[in-house]
Formats: sequence, structure tokens, C-alpha cells
Amino acid sequence: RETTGDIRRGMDCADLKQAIIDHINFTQARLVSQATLNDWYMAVAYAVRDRMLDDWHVSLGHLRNRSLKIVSYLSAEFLMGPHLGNNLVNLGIVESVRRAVAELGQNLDDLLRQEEEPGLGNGGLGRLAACYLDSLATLRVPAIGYGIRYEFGIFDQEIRDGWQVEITDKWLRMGNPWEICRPDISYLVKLGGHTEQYSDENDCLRVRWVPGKVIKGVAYDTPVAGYCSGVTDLLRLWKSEAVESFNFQAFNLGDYYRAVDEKVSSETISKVLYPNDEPQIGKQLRLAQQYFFVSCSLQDMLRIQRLRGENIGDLAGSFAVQLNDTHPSIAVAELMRLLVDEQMMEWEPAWEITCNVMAYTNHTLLPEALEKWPLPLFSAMLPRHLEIIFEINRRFLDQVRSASPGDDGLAARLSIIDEGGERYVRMAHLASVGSHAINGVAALHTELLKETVLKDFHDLYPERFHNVTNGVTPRRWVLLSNPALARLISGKIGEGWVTRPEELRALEKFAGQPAFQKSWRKVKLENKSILAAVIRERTGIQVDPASLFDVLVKRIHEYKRQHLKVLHIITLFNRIKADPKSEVRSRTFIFGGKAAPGYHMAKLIIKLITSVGEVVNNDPDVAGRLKVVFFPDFNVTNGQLVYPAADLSEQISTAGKEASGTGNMKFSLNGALTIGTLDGANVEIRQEVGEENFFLFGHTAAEVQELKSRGYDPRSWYEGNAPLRAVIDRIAAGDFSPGDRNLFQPLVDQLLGHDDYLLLADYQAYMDCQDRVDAAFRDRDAWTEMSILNVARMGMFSSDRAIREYCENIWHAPPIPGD
Ligand code: DL6
Repeated sequence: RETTGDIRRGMDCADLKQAIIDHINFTQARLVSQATLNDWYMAVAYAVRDRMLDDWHVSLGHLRNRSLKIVSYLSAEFLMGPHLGNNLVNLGIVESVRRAVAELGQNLDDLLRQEEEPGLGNGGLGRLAACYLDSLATLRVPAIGYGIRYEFGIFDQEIRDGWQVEITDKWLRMGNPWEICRPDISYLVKLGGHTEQYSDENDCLRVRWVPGKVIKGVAYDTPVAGYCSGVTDLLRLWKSEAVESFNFQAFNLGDYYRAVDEKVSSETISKVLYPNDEPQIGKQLRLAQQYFFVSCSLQDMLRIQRLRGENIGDLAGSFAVQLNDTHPSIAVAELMRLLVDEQMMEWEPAWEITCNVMAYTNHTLLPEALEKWPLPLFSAMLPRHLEIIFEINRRFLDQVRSASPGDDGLAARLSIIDEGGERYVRMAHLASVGSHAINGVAALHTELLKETVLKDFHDLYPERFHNVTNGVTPRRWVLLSNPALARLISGKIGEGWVTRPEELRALEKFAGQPAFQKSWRKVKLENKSILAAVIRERTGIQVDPASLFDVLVKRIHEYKRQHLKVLHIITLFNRIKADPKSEVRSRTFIFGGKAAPGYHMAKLIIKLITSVGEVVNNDPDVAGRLKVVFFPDFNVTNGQLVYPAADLSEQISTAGKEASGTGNMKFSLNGALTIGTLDGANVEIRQEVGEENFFLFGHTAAEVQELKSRGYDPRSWYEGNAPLRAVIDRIAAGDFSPGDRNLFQPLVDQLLGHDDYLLLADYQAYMDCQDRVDAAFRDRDAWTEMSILNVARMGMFSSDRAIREYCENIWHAPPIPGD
């Protein structure tokens, strides 16, 4: 690896410079004197990618090693974040590339900012998949992440007049130096049509699917380097294309436009990522996307199985397929189809293989987020799969009935087909029936899963259930995004924590040391100053880095309760208005997150935040003590700026609603203290960091249930609390919506009429807890000590730990032996 004088591999400064210039000249086809910033970025990216390829080739070679199992992570979303910085970190060449670039007259930070991030995910679920790929490669586990190469990822968000405006994400417009198109790795995918029976040569009755349409999926590969592990895994994303670019029959008839039409409609499948939090019913294209990428991926696995020289019957020894939520769960039926219809296998062995290969992760308890497809839509697109699902269901329900005779209610509840009215295919049931393992993503979530959404499955198959608490990679989320903190930590305890984060515990003994605390605060203040400058540039709002940075960044959703935070801000505002001299501590409230384009209430919450900000930020009595910022376009790139600068992490969802959360982990790992409910992974974070280092408030999940079953009456909470009443009345009176008094009425009506997420019931506890936060922040040393202890005790939330658990308990996939 230390080869010098090598333009593709050399790691010293001269080699790197030569490589970059070479790519400017011969890849970008530019003279150095005329190269744009993007040319420089592209050239550096290509030079770095070159240096990943030797390891990649070796790692890809291991896919054929029959003693190793391949983890196949099927996910409709991979929110990878910008590649360049992360690859520099994982290859350990940040400083050498920085120097080489500087000697060429460029600034590495400017080049890093030039990268347009691939926003191929909505939020937590897609970002988790990306952290898991990083850990798989770091732990030397052979793995392929399979997904969709969306041409347009998650929309870019602009804020205009306080409202969210969605802008198409054109991440590919300047080219993507990290991907390699593999036109030779492509598969045909059928859609629509009908099925027919026929007799094979042994006179066995078989089924053939006669499609209405066939499209092609082409592989686009991106290398994923582990952190100094020598292993580079593969992210393989599928792009849809027409089988023939032109319909020649139409073309010959002179109908040029119809000829191109087919190409356009085939390409639609991988065109755009669907935003979540929107009703999925009727979104035919979404089902087509799911089937498209699943089918290509399974066909690819069968090809690899053949390359390994192994029988299809031994597939479960070669692959562990993880279904990242229900989005890829059609894989259960598709693998059955491939095995039974195409490989001519009998049903029973095919079913055994399928169940042994598949494992399913559930990421949500929200009933509206559990995917189900209307039968007519499903059968029009996937007629053969519906037949297969009926057969799976028939056999499954036979077992259920023989185990619990006469319990028709149980069979109806477990059935893959919802027959309650309009008929649906329940994808979570398909995944649960067809997987040997089912897991939730935090301890509380897994327990609730077993008690509620999948209770009947848990009663039936208790041994299938596991918990794997989520984790995040400390490489991107500390080493890359918070280099100053990483240096401070490594200076004290060495660098081992990057792959063995349990070593962070060694920081505990320095937590009370004044000199270390001072350095710790200095790092935080620098990070806050950097963020303050960006806030100024993007929003025009001036914030004080010495104030408490109180941050709530995540998708905008009622259950995540951004509007509870707003109630807090207005409460403080009211205190100041009632007595301008009252002691209100200086705070900067930073919000960020996207609302699904069709989710009106979430968009109204953004407008409420910006409108309250408009009033509070400009009020002379407030005199700058409170500042409210909506940081536009929250994504991975912006997250890297925000998490390191936070003092307080807001994790305030209604207990029982957030499956895990992973932002909560990123904040705490960067030294923010958490204010939160007992929800998702907050529960475990609090256990780890110590309850004295965590600000807890609110009803528990059990209490929420209890309140609701007693008949929750939000109006009585409103009537009984004068400050709360004053806050809601101010919103209802139009104080934050001059010229449109009723603008926020839908929000007020929701809170007073239903309050599905119990904001009013948790209001007082939240205010009291925030007062405790203020008091704690006043004692700088004690706060710093808590901050250090948070980081010291966050080791368990590394995605490496989570991946080890998957490998040991679910996938049974060993690492590639060391060199
Ligand atoms: O497991 C990753 C992430 C969790 O941290 C979040 O709590 C959870 O909301 C999210 N789930 C989804 C599921 N979406 N749908 N449908 O994004 O998963």
C-alpha cells in the first residue's frame, strides 16, 4: 500500500498531487489553469477512489469464498452522506490529501463542500443503513447493500416566507465520481400481465408468468471502505431502463415519440424517492420500485451463488438477507417465485431456504406507517406473487388453525391478507411469516412490538424475536464531523475508541479535571461559532455562541412534537413580556428537518416555528436573550455541522412512538446533554450515561396508554394550566400570524380537540424540566462534567456493536479472517 511513484496507488504527497493533476487533465479533460472547483473536487474524488480499488478487488474476491457468508442488506433507502470526507477518514489520508491539495493551491474544505450529497433516504432508516455498511466493512464482514439509484433523492428544502418549499434534488447533475456503472450486470424484471399453468417434462403442473411489461435493472456500484480495516464492501444500486431503448416497430412506422415513450416509462421506476409520512395507499409506482430492486438483488444473489460454484439449495449458507423494514418484504414471495417457477424447486425446500435466508427489521409501531397494498393494485402488478402469497398464507393459516383450533379471530389477525373490509396484503405479516428472525431497533420498541403490533406473531414464534438497538458510526459522526473533539479525546486516551468505543470510558476519570474541562468547552465553543456563522449566512439571524444551543433536528412529524418545543419558547416569551426584567437565560433554539410534501400539519408546524421566531427574535423586550432559528435543508452534510455544536439535544417524542432514534445518539456522542422522554433508545441512553446526566420528563409509554384508555381530554389540561392557556391563546389570537389570525387554527384545534400526541399532558413536566436545564447550564463546570460523562458512556451506541449483534445472533456471518 505504501507504493510510491504510483499515480493510482501512491500515498505520498507527490503521488497524490500527480494523481489529481492527471485526473484534471485526463478524466475531467481540463487544463489545470482552467479547472473549476468542481473539476478539482472530481479529480480528488477519482484519485481517492483509485486508492480504494485494490482493497475492493480483494474484498469482492471474498464474495466467492465459500466459507464466508455474505450479508445482503436490502433497503429502499441508503442515506450515505457525502463520500469524500468519509473515505479520506476511513483510508486514513485526510492530512496527506489536505497537504497535496494545498500544494496545488486548493483548500480541501472548499472541495469537501463542493460534493452534492446523495440524498437517497428520508431520515433515520436510510441513515441507519449507511452506518451499518460502514460498520460491516470496518468489521470485515463481506456485505452488499442493495437498493435503488434514485435519479432524484429527497427534495431540497428552502424556506420562503416561513414556509417549506420543495426543490427537486438533482444530485447527479455534476456527475458522480463514486459510482461505477456495470452494464454487464443487469436483470430483467417483469410487471403486470397474467399467469398460466403448464406441465413440465416430468408432467408436474407448474406456473408461468406472462408479463405485461419487462424492464431492465442495471447495477451501479459504489465502494464502501471500512475504517482502516482493509475491507471495502459494495453498495449496489439499481437503475431502471427499457429493455430496448427504442421500440423499433413504432420507430419504423415513423412514430418516433411512441418509440421513445417506453424508454421514458421504464426509467420512471428509479426516478424519484418517495417521501415517507404520506399515505402510501394507491402509490403503485412505489410497489413497482420495491419489487424492481428486490428482484434485481435476488437475481444477483443467485448469480453470485453460481459463481461460488454452489447449489441454489445451499443459498442460506451463502447469504443472510436483511429486510430493512417492510419495503423489501416482497422478497419473500419473489425468492419463492425464483426458486419454484424458475429453478423448478419443490415448494417445501424452497420455503425452508426462504425462511432461513430472510430476516426482518421493524422500524415503526405507527399503524399508518405499516405498509399494506390493496389487492387489486397488487394483483395487477404482481399477479404471480399474489398467488404465491395466497399459498404461503394458506399453509401458514393451516398451521395456526391446527395449533389453535376454532380460534378464527386469531387466524384473521395473523393472516397476511387483511379481510376486514377492502382487502389488503399486509407486508409486515409477509415479512414475519417468511423470516427466521424479526427484530426491533431499541429495547422498548422491541418490547412494544411483542406486546402490540406483532403480538400474535410473538405468541406463535417467540424464538424469532430479537432486539438489536440501533447504533451510529463514530467515524462519520465524531472523527469526520467533530475533528477537534476527536483530537482532544485521542490526545487523552489514544485512538482506540474509534473502533473500540467502550474505551471512551477512560475519559470518565478526566471528567472533573478543570484543565480538561476547559479544553472541552473550548472545542464546543468553536463548534458553536462555526455553526453560528453558517446560520448567519443562510438565515440572516445572528446568534450568540455563548448562549445555550438547544437543538431539535429530525423529520417534522406530530409525534416528534416540534410544536411542544414551540410551546416552551412561547412560555419563555410570555414570561419576558409579563416582566421584561425576569430572569430568562440566553438560549438559541435551533430547529431543522423536512416535512413530507403532502403532510399539511407538519408544514404548518414549520410555519409556526418561523413565525414565532420572527416575533421573538425582533422583540425589544427579549433583547436577544432568545433566538429561534429554522436551519433549512437538514441533511447529512448539515447534520455534521449541527450535532457537534449542540449543548442540549431535544428528544421529546410521545413515549411509545419513536422506534429508536439515532440523532439522539449522535448528539450525545458529541457532548450534548439530552432532554427527553422515555421513548425509543432514549431509555437505554439514559441507562448508560446515568440518570443524573439526562433530563427526563413526561408520561411513560404505559401511562400514555392508560391516559388514552381512560379517555384523554386535552381541554381539561388546557383549562387547568394558566401558562399553557396563555400560550395557546396567543397562537389562537393570531399574535404570530399578523394579517391571518386563523392561520394556526388547525393546530390549535388539533391540540384542544384531540391532541393525539399528548402535548398538553406533558407540557408542565417539560417546562419544569427545562427550568432544571437552565439551572444546570448556569454551573459551567458541572455541565461540562456531565457532557464529558455522556461521551465517555456512549460506547454501546456504536453501529459496530449493533452489527456484531446481527452477525452473531441473526446472520451467523463471520468476518473475513485477518491478513
Ligand atoms: O431504525 C431507524 C429509524 C429509527 O431510529 C426511528 O425511530 C424510526 O422512526 C425510523 N423508522 C422509519 C420507518 N419509516 N417508515 N415507514 O423511518 O427508523
